[in-house]
Amino acid sequence: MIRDLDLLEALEDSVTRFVRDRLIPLERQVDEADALPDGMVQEFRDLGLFGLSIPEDHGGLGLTMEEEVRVAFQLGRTSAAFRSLIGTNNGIGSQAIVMDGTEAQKARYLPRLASGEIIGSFALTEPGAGSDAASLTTRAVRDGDHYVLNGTKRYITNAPHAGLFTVFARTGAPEERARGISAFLVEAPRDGLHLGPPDRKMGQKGAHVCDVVLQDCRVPADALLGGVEGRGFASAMKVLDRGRLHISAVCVAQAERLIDDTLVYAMDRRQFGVPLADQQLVQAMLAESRAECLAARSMVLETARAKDTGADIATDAACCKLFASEMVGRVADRAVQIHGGAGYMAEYGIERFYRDVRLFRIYEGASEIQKLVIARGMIRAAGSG
Ligand code: COS
Repeated sequence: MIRDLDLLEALEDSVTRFVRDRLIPLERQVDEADALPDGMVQEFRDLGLFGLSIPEDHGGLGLTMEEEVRVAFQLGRTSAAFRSLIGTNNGIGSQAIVMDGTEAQKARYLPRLASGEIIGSFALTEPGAGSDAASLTTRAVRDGDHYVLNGTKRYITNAPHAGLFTVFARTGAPEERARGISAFLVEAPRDGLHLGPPDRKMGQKGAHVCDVVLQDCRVPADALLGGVEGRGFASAMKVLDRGRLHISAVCVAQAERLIDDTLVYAMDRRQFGVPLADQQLVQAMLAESRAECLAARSMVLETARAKDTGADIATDAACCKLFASEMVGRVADRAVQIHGGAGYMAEYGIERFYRDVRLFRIYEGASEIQKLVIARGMIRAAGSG
């Protein structure tokens, strides 16, 4: 649903110009330094980009899902590390509060997340609990007016910069699996919350990830999300349903950028006396990339529109994440192939995208988990029909 097309187009236009004029020229520097330039946070703040998905009455832009994916189609046309800076505040770092927080929790945190005053982070994964998120072992034990948290969270995006973690911890018995998990809003820095060193990664350099270790970390009882124990896992799943759609839009944008850059190269580079783009085996690769990318874009837009009507999009969001993340992997692979030796060299930037897009098939639910979610959704729908 688009509420005001003129306003949306103005936002898309400013993001497009920011990406083209400011961010794309910085891509190589960010990759090599594994850091965004000083002052980048403020530039994103000035554009209002931290609060895209946060409701207007809490200081955000309150974009609908269709509006948000259209903005992601623009923002995702550059290195994924830039989007990652605002990714958690708009997605997994804020949406549990938007969906399931108490009014006091919303009032306390959402305006600061929307403005970018604090960075939000989502602490679900653990050393022993990745795809099987319901097996997590971090514990939260009630002690008077507090809970005491103990456990280790792994690969936590934006943790080195975060001022607020949504931490998923077990308040019930292990046998209760998902029903024994609660979510806590943990402000940082605080006693008992320790950060590991930043992880060294294959790609998405400039986006930072580390362990979060909780050692007798005391939080006030009102840090329990929604004020109710045992609802944390369902909150995490709802947040991921939505996040998967946003990530799918970023995959489309990355693929469109790769296709554009590759087409320019293929029309310029000559072999056998003609441009690569005139050679049928190269044309086949270009055409496959274009067709698959259009399919992913269409899926994302249709599912975003369905979400805006209030429909349950868990199954279709998983379809989008599965298809779009696998699609951008194939598109990046063809881009390297068409560039030949140049595709393997850092100078052309194609190998950087190739490394960056590999993560999309893994985080916010690996492709195998998307297949599981899709099949379960199909079986459930058939059973209830
Ligand atoms: N929305 C709301 N509730 C949901 C839900 C959704 N999309 N999906 C599951 N739930 C609820 C279920 O209804 C169930 O509740 P009840 O016990 O009250 O019936 C509970 O959550 C457990 O669901 P389920 O039995 O399906 O859990 P499983 O452990 O079998 O599997 C998967 C869940 C595998 C889908 C989940 O662990 C998952 O998504 N794993 C990947 C995690 C991930 O994406 N990690 C990325 C890290 S964050 S960047």
